[in-house]
Amino acid sequence: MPTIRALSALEILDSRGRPTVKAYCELEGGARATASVPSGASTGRAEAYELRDNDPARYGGLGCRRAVANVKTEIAEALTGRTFTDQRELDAALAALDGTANKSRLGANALLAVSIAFARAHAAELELPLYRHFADLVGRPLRTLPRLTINLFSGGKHAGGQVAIQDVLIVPVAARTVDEGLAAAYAVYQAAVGLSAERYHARALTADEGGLAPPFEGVEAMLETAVAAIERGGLAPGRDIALAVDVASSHFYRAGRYELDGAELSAEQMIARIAQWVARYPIISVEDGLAEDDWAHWPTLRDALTEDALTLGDDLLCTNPERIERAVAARAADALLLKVNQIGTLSEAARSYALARDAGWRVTVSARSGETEDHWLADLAVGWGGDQIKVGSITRSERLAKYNRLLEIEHETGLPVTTWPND
Ligand code: 2PG
Ligand code: MG
Repeated sequence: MPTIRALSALEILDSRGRPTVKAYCELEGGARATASVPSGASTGRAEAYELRDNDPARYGGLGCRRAVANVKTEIAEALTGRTFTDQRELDAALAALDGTANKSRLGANALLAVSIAFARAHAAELELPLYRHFADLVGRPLRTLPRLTINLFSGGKHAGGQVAIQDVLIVPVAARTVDEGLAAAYAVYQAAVGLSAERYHARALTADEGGLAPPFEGVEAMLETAVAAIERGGLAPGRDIALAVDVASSHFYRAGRYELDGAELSAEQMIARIAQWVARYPIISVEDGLAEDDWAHWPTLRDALTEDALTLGDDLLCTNPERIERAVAARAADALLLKVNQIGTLSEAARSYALARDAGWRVTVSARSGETEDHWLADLAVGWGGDQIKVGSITRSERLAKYNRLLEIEHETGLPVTTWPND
């Protein structure tokens, strides 16, 4: 059983140059590990609290020195020398020490960094690869690798709002390996670079998650260009490569209306618009089609999509067990976007995962727009058996760290990518 010998932390920078937290954990047996946590831009209001310094003179208030200090003092003092039978006990101790519902006292960034660094150190002590340790934590055999969902075009908060919706992703549905999926994505990405130049005179400059961001006239142009890129890449839309969208609609929802492509849509009109996209384009997953507070209309959205595409909740659910329970009861969604830092510890995220699975939902394990070179997310997606993984584009090293880790895991395990929808 792991006993903590030392805990520490350091303020490092994420992929947008903003501070975040890296934790260090050492166990009595000598195993050591680190973990760095990501941070979102299009955040849900129910997310766990990221503790920032709020000192405008330093990083515009975004510094993480207080969160780092909390790890080095209060958390280290409380946990050093203690033995934990498992991850759940450690995470319960972290949550109890914080004492707030949203982890606002010590900071979810401080707690999650410790939670994952401990998991990694424990895996090292057991001499297990991290993905296997994660699988053991949830009592699940390793069977498949997640299907890739790769950011092609960005908009919304990740690209200066040139178009309202946040991501158009490509999904290599025919690929049986991560390797094949990435090669197919490369062909489509290169074609998209060419189309962006020809149609929009846009250079291949990339948004927060590495997606291209030409000045599309609207969402239809974004989707149509994605389909054209698939074809130009020599692949069949729908059969080889499908599309997924993150509408991220909380961010253009004002006073009960969706401000999209120059119009103000009611929830019913917004649902009809999304259904039209799904009918016209090979879209198999719709994330945050409605706003996080628009609970009343989510069941109608799910009914409208159910035959063709997943109704995936991100801001709606915030990986929060209470919100997932509510959504299951209301039939508001049928898939969870799982982001561990939205809830703040591994064990609580595992509970969210289990709730979604018990309801028969699909799960997409997701990175954040502000990422680091750490790649624990790839191990988590494999270990927990995520149906899909969302880590951004195939450019930018903080994204590639995860894809390259998936390639390593594939090489090591020989596991197949999950087939869809009949796995
Ligand atoms: C999302 C994520 C990742 P952010 O909305 O799904 O794309 O963005 O990390 O900014 O919340
Ligand atoms: Mg989202």
